[in-house]
Amino acid sequence: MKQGTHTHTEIFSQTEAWADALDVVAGNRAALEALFQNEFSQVLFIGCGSTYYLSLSAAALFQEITSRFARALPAGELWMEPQPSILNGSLPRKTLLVAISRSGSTTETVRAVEAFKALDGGPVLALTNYPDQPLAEMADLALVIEKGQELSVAQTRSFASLFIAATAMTLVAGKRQNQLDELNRLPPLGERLLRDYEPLARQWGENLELDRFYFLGSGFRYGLACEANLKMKEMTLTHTEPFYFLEFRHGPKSMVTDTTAVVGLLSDANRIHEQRVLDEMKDLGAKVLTLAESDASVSFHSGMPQALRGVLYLPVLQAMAYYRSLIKGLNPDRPLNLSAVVVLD
Ligand code: F1P
Repeated sequence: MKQGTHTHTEIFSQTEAWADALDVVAGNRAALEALFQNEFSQVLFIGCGSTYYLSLSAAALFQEITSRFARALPAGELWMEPQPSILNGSLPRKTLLVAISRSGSTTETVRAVEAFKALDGGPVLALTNYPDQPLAEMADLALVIEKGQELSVAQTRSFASLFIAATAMTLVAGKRQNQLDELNRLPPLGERLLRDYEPLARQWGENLELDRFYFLGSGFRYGLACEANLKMKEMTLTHTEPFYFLEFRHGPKSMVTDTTAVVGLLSDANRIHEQRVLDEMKDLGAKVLTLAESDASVSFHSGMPQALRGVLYLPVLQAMAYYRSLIKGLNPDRPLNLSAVVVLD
C-alpha cells in the first residue's frame, strides 16, 4: 500500500466525521441540557497530546460563549495532582470534567478520571471516537463520534470531529439554538476548502527550503495552532512551535530566518494586531501563510460567526503536513517512535 494512504483518506474524508459529530450532539441534546442545568464552579477540559491541545481550544471557546469559568489541563497533570486541580475541595460547587480522547483508553486520561471520581469532584462528560473503551464506560455522559475513528497514529479527522462536538456542546451549554443549526454549514464548507486549497497545501508542504514552522493563534485559536504544530512534528519530524500571536515578539522571533514559515490563524476582531506581527516577521525574511474568514492565503468565506468556524483552520494545515511527510520520504500513517495510544503499565 502507498505510504500515507490512511492519512490521506482520513484528511480528505473528514467532513463525514464532522457531520457525525453534529448528529451525535443533536442526539444527546436533552442529556446535555440536563447536565448544564447544574451550576459548576469550573469546567475542566483534559486530554493528552492532540486532545490536550483540543482541550485548550475547547476551554477557551466554552468560557467565551458561556461566560462560565473553564480551563484545560493535560490529563497526566490531573492524574498526578487531582486535589490541587480541583482546589483541594475548596470550591463552593462541583467541577464538570470534560475528558477528551480519540481512543478512550489512554492511561493518563483514564487514571485522571478515576482520580477525579475518587474525590467525588463532579460529573464526567466524555468526548471520544470509540464506544467500548474505558472512558466512554466511566463517563456520566459520553459523546461518541464513531466516524472519527482512524487507522493513522496522527489525529486528523478524529481531532476535527471531537472539536466540532466540543463546539456544538458549548452552544448547547450557552443556549444558542440558532447557532447550533448554523453548524450544519460546516461540512460543505470543509469540502470546499479541501478542494480549493489542496494545491496550496501541497505547494507549501513540498517546499523543503522551509526548515521550521511557527504557528500563531490567539484566543481559542491557540489550541488549534498547537495542534497544527503537533501534526507537523509527528508527520514530518520538523522543528515547529506554537505561540499566542503577540507572544512571538517576546523572544521567539529571534529564531526567524528566510527559511522559516510563520502560519497565522487570524481572528476577525484582532486581525490588525495579528497582521502586524506577521508583517514584522515577513520583514525578517519569513514566508507567511495566513488563514482567516477573508483576504488571506486560505480564506473561508463561510459567512459564519467566528466562534462557530474554528474547525475550518484545520484541513489545509493537516494536508500541508501530509504532503511534507511524503516529500521527505516519511510515512504519515506511522510517525517515528509514536503509537496510536499511549498505554502505561
Ligand atoms: C492521544 C494521542 C496523542 C498523540 C497522538 C496519538 O490519544 O496519544 O497524545 O498526539 O495523536 O493520540 P487519545 O487519548 O486522544 O486517544
